[in-house]
Amino acid sequence: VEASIPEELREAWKKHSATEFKNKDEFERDLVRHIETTLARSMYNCDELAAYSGTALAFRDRLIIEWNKTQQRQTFKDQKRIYYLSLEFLMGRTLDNAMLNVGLKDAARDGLSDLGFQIEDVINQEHDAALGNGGLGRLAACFLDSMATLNYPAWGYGLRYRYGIFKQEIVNGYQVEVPDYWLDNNPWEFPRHEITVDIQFYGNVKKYQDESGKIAHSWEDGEIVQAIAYDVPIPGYGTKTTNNLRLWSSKASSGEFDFQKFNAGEYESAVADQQRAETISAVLYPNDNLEQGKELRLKQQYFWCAASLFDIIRRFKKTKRAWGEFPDQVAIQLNDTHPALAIVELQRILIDKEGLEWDEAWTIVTKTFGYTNHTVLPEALEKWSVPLMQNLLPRHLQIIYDINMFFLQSVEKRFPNDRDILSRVSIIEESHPKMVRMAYLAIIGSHKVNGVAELHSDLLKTTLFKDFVKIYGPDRFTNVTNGITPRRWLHQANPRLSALIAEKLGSYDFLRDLTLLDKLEAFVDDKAFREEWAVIKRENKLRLARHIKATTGYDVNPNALFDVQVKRIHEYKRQQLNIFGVIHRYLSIKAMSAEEKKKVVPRVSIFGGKAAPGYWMAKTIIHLINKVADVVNKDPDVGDLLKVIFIADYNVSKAEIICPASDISEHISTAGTEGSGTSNMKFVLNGGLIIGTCDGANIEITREISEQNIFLFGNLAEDVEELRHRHFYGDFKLDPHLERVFNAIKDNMFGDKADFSALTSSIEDHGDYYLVSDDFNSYITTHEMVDEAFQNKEEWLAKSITSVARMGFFSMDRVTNEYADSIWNVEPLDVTD
Ligand code: GL7
Repeated sequence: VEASIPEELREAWKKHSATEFKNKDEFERDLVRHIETTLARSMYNCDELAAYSGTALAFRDRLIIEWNKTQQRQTFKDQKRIYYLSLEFLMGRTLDNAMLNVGLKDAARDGLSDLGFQIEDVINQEHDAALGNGGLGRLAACFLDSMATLNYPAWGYGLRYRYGIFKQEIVNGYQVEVPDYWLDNNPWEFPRHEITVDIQFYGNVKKYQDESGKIAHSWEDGEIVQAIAYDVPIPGYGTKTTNNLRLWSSKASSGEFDFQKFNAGEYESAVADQQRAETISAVLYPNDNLEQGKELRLKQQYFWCAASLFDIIRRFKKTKRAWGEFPDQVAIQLNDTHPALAIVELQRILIDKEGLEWDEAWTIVTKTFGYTNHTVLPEALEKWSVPLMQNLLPRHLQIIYDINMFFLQSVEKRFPNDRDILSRVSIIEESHPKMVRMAYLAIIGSHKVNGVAELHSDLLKTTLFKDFVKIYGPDRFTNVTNGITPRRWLHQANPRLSALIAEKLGSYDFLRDLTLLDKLEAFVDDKAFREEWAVIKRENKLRLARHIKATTGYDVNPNALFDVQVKRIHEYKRQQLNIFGVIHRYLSIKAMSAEEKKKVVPRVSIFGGKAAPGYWMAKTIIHLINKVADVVNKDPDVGDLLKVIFIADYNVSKAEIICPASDISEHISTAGTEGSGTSNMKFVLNGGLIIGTCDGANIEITREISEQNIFLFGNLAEDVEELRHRHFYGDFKLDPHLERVFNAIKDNMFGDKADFSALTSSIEDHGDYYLVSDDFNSYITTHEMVDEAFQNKEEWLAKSITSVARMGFFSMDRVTNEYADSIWNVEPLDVTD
């Protein structure tokens, strides 16, 4: 308020208030001005990168004008806000999305073309914002797009990593990691040097009596690190709402301490302190579905939770409401357990700083938080060692013990005769060292817990969190099946298909209400429409083929069946099953007569994905894929009938090229292991069919599009435990087709067999935990059915169109509305005035 221009002087301001370009000419004006002034370039010195930067700055102006208005509107209306806390936001590129969301891509295309630039080339200059590993981070990004589109007052809070997910290079068939320094000339962020929060670490807890004689606690000493806010505007599609993503960056706090060090001539040591502070937000941990328990990671988590909560509370306090109203104004969603410390931090602030009673504070806390679980994999469930937490966050550990004590007391009261339940549900695991189970903390501190697909949510209730269902009843646990934003994953990635759909449906309204796609079914038998549909798929395949040629040197036949598996490399996702299937196909082709070969449906098997740098088995899988590619792609016996491609450095912008170009894609995790999967939805929405197991959202995709339109195979989740058990007790027989594949590997067909022995022996000798052998026969026979189906072009097209028409359910907008209704209790803001 102190910083506002006096009422009587505002006319002068308003006269010059920034305006938005509305057409091609005005865009050109802003573009040229930015290139000349902001970038200090000229018409004699303007390359594609400068054209990109100028275009981005012109659109950024528009976004920030709407951002300002949105923030004012939301402050004025003062409704309940959503705060989405996520350690990962896998945003990808921003410019194309911004152009489409504000509806001015055509103006930009024409304007750029007036100056001799192709809009696609300009868009391709942008570096992906890759602050995430995979599905979990991309879901957060889809949330932001959807919440803005639906006019929810919502903020994302995350970390501003200096290094995003590493870039992957393939050298001699091996993955090599290269740092992703992405911040140089990133026009999309606004540093807010005035918005800082001091964050404390280490130190100790003092007990004292406050004025009223009550025992109180204060956390003292230790070290302070400063959090600085960087804001990223998030435009909605076809709406004025432009929300905020606030990312925190760490810096040494410029306090007395440094000053003294500098004065004492300890320059180097003062600089070292500075660097240590900056390390907190330096790098994204590159693990997907794996927790390593590193201290720096815990520091990141607390740093980000504490800064975000301080910010949220500061905003709440401006409204001068009573604390009891906090949950009516604030909904905080925990994206996995990574931000679970926010529960403890809010309780700490309420009792230690604001003087509330424990119970009153705890009621506020639990009403505020919701927790989304994304995985049942045991190695992904976060646990922090008690000694580590004791050292870094001594007061928080005390509060966790208190939360646990009150919780266990209530459990004991309800189940007086069940001794075991207390140790089973305790937040503290009685191991050596003791561990804090973050998922349990998140459940106990939230009013709703959700899984991300039906099967996954059921598994949570019947296995992982079964005791908590007994304690709290089933209502605390719910399902919200994931979705994807059709803006990026249809309209932006596949503009021609989007345009064709719009032409048939009469408008682009389906981008705001994806269920309208069902009207497409009426055109399934329309010959001309089918033809156009097929042409678009072919164009998209040609585009991918050009990318493959440019990056790998291999030519692929666009008439071949494009079979794609792109996602993080993980044993549970079973890229090994896929590559073994490819080897099987290769061996079969090699054994054929010329006559038999004529009947083979040509295939291109396309892989992409990163392995966590420390995940040796995943790296071995990448190595095998590349070695198989070396052999198969050069084999004259095979020719066009089979090609194997590994696309290096799979990321969001590559996904936008790949998803529209698949004929079939693979979602083949061991049943019961994949939370949801979201690329399955992206591929189907782009007219690709899928082969998959009964896992994650594949099950609901099947329900929506019908069994006729999907290729399902493999054992069911309910049988997995029994099969593993049998393997463990020696009841294991390698599938004979898989044995043939292994024999080829052992004959050094793909280079030194020793390179792959860990992979084959994990199946043959170590229990085949992921059931590769059990599912192999079903997998290869289902692929034969795929070949068969692909030969019937008309049938295939009908499946493709019908599937797209039935994908409305998987819109992120449906997801967002479900969270808003059943978890957040938040209404969209009226933006009509
Ligand atoms: C994941 C799941 O593995 C994935 O299936 C799901 O679609 C995604 C979003 O809900 O969350 N869980 C997880 O820990 N990671 C995921 O991608 C890293």
